[in-house]
Amino acid sequence: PPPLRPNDYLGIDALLSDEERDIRDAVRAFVAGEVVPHVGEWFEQATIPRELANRLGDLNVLGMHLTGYGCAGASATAYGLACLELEAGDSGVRSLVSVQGSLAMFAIWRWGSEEQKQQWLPRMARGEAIGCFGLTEPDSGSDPGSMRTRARRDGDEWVLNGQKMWITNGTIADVAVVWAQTDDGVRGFLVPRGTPGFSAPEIHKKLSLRASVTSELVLDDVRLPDSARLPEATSLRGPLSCLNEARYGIVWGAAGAARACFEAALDYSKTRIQFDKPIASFQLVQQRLAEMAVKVNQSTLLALHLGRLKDAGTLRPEHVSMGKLANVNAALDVARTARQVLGANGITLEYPVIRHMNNLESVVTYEGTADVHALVIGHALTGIQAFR
Ligand code: TGC
Ligand code: FAD
Repeated sequence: PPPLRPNDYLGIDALLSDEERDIRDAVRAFVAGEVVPHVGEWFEQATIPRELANRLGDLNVLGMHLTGYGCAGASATAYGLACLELEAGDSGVRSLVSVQGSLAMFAIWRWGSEEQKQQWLPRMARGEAIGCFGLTEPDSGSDPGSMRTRARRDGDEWVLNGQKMWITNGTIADVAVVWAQTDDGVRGFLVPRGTPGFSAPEIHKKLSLRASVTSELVLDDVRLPDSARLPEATSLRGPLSCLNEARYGIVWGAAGAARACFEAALDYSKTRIQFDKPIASFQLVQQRLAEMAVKVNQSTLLALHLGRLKDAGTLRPEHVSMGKLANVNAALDVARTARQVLGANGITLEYPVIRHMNNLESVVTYEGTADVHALVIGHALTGIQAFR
């Protein structure tokens, strides 16, 4: 058999096609060159450069699993591998890509008119226009059906009032996909930046996902033509279908964050000397390394399995819930374990570990909390819905 490599213990690389490996390697090189050297600073300054979106557009990862309209048309597995590498850099960078491609672009691609697709998708794929996705509200998180944002028909126009909260990319977005209640159920609207009555103030004081813009969306008598409505979306199924796409990316991304923490701990344990020996020579440290390696490999295999199901057209939302629940919890465990292996160095931004650990506290909450995904799985197992 080929030699065992600590960074690919189970030989998962061999399960990928040449094309998948090429895409993975290109994103990995991009992250090594353009994210890793700067992301500690971005995190500390609570910022992410706008130009990064253009660079990600050049890399062809924005909406890369969509077809037509300037999108790369890559496989779901290739898109997942890209998410893994991006999140090995930082969850904020993967968030930017998820929200752009899987939420905002997917909403337009799946539920939009031909005119809306032509207008927005090519520019979004290049990173020239940024999108955001407004579903969550101050009083409506896990239960999006309780949203209060309303769109009222007024002649040929719609009038939107309400507030969205915790919206990734909101302040920098050129177009916001806003979900609102109407007399006929939930509908989606494209709200361009600068529309009178619309603003997107940034949320500050976050201690997680700091290299990511998070915003409020305020809609105060925002008037839109009917052509701003996503014509094909007619219920909560519209936004929830987009969540399936983004959650799928997180299944992979979480495995990337875990891998980065594991690799940092493995390297550190071999060079840090205490009691005259590398700490890697102590049994308790080796146990931690072994547990982390198990979780990194299990999550990557689970992500790859879901990727193959998605490419075969047999992936169900319930599968994605299992992946998100398992892989984000595993990544949090790995990050917390790695942080201890690094001792005091584990608490600084000189190493990636505590940044990932703090980021993952957002990842376990957004896109459906761990509880929501446990209940989706419980529903699938028992046939009994336990949400309400
Ligand atoms: P329920 O009555 O079950 O369903 C309402 C309608 O939706 C359909 N549906 C789905 N369709 C597609 N995919 C899914 N996963 C679906 N789940 C349900 C369902 O068939 C029905 O369709 P129709 O046509 O009959 O109307 O809905 P419910 O109100 O009981 O809620 C179910 C629940 C709790 C699972 C759901 O609401 C939920 O997922 N809650 C969590 C909310 C959430 O995840 N929010 C995420 C906001 S976006 C975000 O966090 C971005 S962060 C990204 C980043 O920065 O990376
Ligand atoms: P709640 O729904 O109030 O939940 C609070 C607690 O109660 C959780 O532990 C939850 O699991 C538990 N709980 C709730 N209901 C049940 C139940 N039935 N059974 C058991 N336990 C339950 N949203 C967007 O729309 N777009 C975005 O771009 C976006 N980006 C985000 C970025 C960041 C950094 C963060 C932190 C959030 C983002 N969100 C976004 C919002 C995110 O989707 C919500 O935070 C998430 O859906 C949970 O909603 P909530 O925070 O209101 O928590």
